[in-house]
Amino acid sequence: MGNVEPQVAPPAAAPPQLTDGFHLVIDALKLNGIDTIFGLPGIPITDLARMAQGAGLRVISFRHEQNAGYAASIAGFITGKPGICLTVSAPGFLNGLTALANATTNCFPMILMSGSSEREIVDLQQGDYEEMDQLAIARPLAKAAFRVLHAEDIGVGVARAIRAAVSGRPGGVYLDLPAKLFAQTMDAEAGRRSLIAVVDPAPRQIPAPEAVGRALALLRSAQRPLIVLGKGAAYARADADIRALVERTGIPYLPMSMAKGLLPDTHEQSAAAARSYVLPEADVVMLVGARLNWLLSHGKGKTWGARDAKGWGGQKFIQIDISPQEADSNVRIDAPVVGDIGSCVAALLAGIGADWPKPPAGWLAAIAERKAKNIAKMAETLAKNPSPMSFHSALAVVRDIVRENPRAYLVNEGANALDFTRAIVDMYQPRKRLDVGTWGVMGIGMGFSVAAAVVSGEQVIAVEGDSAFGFSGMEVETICRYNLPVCVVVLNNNGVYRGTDVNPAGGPDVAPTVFVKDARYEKLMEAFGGVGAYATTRAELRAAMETAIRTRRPTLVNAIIDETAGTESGRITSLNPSAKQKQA
Ligand code: ADP
Ligand code: TPW
Repeated sequence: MGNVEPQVAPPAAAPPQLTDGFHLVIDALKLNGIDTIFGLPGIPITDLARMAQGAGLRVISFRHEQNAGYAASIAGFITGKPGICLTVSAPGFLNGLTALANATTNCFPMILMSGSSEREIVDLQQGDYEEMDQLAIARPLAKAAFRVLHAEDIGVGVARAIRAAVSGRPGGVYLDLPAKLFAQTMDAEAGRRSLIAVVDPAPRQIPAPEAVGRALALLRSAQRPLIVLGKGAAYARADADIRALVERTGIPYLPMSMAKGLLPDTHEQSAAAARSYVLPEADVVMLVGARLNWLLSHGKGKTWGARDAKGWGGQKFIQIDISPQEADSNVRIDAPVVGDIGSCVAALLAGIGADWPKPPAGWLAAIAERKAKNIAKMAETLAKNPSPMSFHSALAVVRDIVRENPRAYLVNEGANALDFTRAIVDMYQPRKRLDVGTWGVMGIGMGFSVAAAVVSGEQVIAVEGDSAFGFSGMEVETICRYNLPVCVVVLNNNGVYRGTDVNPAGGPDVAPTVFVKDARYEKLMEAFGGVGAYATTRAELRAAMETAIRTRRPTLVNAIIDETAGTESGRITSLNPSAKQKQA
């Protein structure tokens, strides 16, 4: 017998701890404080959605990706963190893309994360399942677009997407996640180290002192100054300083649609009820987070009291904006102040002491007079109680309900349903009014409502034209499924704009703007266990809304409006080509 060494097995090395693409995406989002995903499952992201839910993220599943995308974008606006939308490849991606483009246009921070098919097959166009070059298609519609091919790059991909979405002018970001990425494995510890907790994702941008000085000098010289607050001002969350700027200077202000409530609409310095007087008459206009786009008639023309051949009204403009390229986009900006609104307004306030001259009394008195006249006229209209209801009589109820519930979110879309609601329903708190924004896009209604309820827990009231509602109506199931406190009010006038158009050729088809008469939209909500109400009077509308808010149950009130009520395209009839033809 030889000297045989005892055969002792070496201690088994612990099996390497592995992670994979699924977990790295989820961990990267969690590491950056993202707690909610809006989306719609399917190959290749079903397991990602399941695992995200398993890991404690809130995963809100929709019936159509466009609505999930709108939800993500408005969650971004409400929270200041990028809203995440998760979709499948090609068709699901395209369904989400409208919302991504809308987010970019509106400066809402959002990340569209879509699964995609195999690069090798896509690039050779060999016909993969849901084959599409998604990155190329998303790029022109997004603020930034990235693709991650390797699990070890997920941390960088997510970090870049977050930074791009929320820094500078916020916008929509596309993040392409090929199917193969999710199953890739790597050492768990190396994976953990590859993730990035983004430091200071939306850094302050301090305005140059000389830009602030120039703006203050111009503002001080004004005889008829005006401040215009846009949704950028609402997004900036500089509520107290913006209020101080308005109140210390005593300058009248106009809120753009989604800036309503930044100061309560009942504030005595609000010039909203004298809009058509102040725009042409003002001599110095300070834009705070508002672009001189079509919504402000590009800063020229009749709205601005056109005085020269180019249609400029002679106003001087101060523009506070984070985008250095925004100034001069439509008319000359005399004093651009580039920086984040919080920093810009704080810098302006530092130069506005107790000795700041109040605007001339004549200017304030002229505005007050117009305001009083218009408010009295509106009060008279709102007091009427016609049968069937008019937009005004129905919205008088909504106005009272919102006044009694100032914390509620108000989602709003349609044409007349939009314009009248904006004019009639006062808002009392910042970032509570969510609407069709820069594009006037129909279809945001239920996506915005779901997101507002999910991220805030507050009551949501959605005032919808009957056409507008149809774009996202199936999401009432989503509202019921998550049992959200959403009260949808469909202002039902039997069609797009109104319900009385006739087929000019006299054929069997109804006119293109007309819907089924007396459609029972409330039954859609009942179909999924929510509450439906049919309201032909103000009392019925009020009772249904009060019950909805008291019980916090998903509710749809079908509010029957005179089908002859409503003008073509609401307040923007003049943008229709035939109207332009007539003007020419
Ligand atoms: P509205 O439609 O209400 O007039 P816009 O969407 O046209 O508003 O304009 C919003 C503007 O606000 C954009 O030009 C955007 O660059 C700017 N903006 C957004 N967030 C900030 C911020 N935090 N600081 C400064 N400007 C901002
Ligand atoms: C994505 C065009 C603007 S407003 C509107 C449409 C179809 C609906 C108006 O009817 P509604 O409201 O909602 O019944 P009301 O109160 O006037 O009766 N597709 C998209 N976006 C837009 N803006 C349109 C079409 C449009």
